[in-house]
Amino acid sequence: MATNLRIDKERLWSSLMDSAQFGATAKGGIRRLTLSDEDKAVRDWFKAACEAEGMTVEIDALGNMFATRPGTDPDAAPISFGSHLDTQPAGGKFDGILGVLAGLEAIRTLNAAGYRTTAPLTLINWTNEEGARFAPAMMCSGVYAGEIGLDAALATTDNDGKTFGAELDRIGYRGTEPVGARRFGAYIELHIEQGPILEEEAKTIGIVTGGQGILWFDGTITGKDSHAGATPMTMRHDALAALAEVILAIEAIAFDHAPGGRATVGEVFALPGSRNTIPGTTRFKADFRHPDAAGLTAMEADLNARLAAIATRRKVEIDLTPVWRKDPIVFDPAIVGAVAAAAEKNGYAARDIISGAGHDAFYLASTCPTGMIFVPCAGGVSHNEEESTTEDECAAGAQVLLDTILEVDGR
Ligand code: HGY
Ligand code: MN
Ligand code: MN
Repeated sequence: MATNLRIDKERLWSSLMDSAQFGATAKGGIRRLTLSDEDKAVRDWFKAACEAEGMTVEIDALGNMFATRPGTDPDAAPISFGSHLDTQPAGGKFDGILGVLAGLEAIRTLNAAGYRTTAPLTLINWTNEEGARFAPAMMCSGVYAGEIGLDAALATTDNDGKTFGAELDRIGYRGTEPVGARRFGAYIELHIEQGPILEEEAKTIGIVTGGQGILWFDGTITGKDSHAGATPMTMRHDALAALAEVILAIEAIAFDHAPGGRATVGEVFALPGSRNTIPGTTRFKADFRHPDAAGLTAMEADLNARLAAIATRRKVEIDLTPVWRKDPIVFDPAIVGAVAAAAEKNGYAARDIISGAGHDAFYLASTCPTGMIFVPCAGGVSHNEEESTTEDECAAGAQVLLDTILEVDGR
């Protein structure tokens, strides 16, 4: 097994900065919504870069991209790694793409050294990890793992009524490979932590042992459009005032389930949308998180109870639609151990950590031995145009990714 292959820090950083052209925003962030023109552009760029490294790029029926580098043993189960190229509406330069480009940097390092692994290596871009435009998040790794239906995914619509399938066709990334047809010997994902722990504790590497659970709901509140001036306060069915109470109730549920509970309402709509018409219809999208499955279930029960009370008191109807539930996961001890060994070998300060954010690795964990590597991000801030990390931290993550791949290959 190779013992001292070193990734090229400048080459990795240059790729990351180069990729920021796709969906660059005026405030220095990235808007690269899944299946948008910006997503197509970065996919085309990524595909060309993989092919320039001698990899073959195959695409499945949901646009998941698989770039493969042959090993000496074509029958060995491929070792896979990667992440996602899509971003939040006002996202940053590192969420997702760091894991993809660090994987490409590992391939470039192996090519430059003329080193051939035993197992084939497959670098992956998972479609629609963010779930910002088409719910849920991690949608296409979820279909790959058999936990989300293919037809349901393709029929999902965005806020403009466009379907996932139509947008996939529009950007030319609906491949022919059945989703889930290929299986791997291992999957390793590098990602920024997106929280404050590593930076607060001056740790360079997060050895990710598992991830917390996620629960999403869509809600509709139906009151009655009426005149903002002529309608007495006691006669109103104000769907937006009711929504204001719902949002604070959702926040209160998270505090009631401290320290693990987390919740927010990230998107709202109010109709008909006129200052002097009392809103008769509002819609909202809610996100709950908890480290254990029972906590998610308890939060859902509290939500139903609180919404019923608000609906009665405010004389409105509140309809809640469960959109998605992903229970907490635990990563494979052998992969977690390989990440820890790689961090130790490079002398990086490291600690075990549970992922607060969701990742495609959460679904891969049920299909093959899976693990993750975290690096810090400034102030623990992510899903924000100011998201940042350093060249050294990206390089450390990429080095640990390469060494973990080699460690797994050497077993
Ligand atoms: O929602 C998540 O945790 C991920 O960032 N998509
Ligand atoms: Mn991500
Ligand atoms: Mn994200």
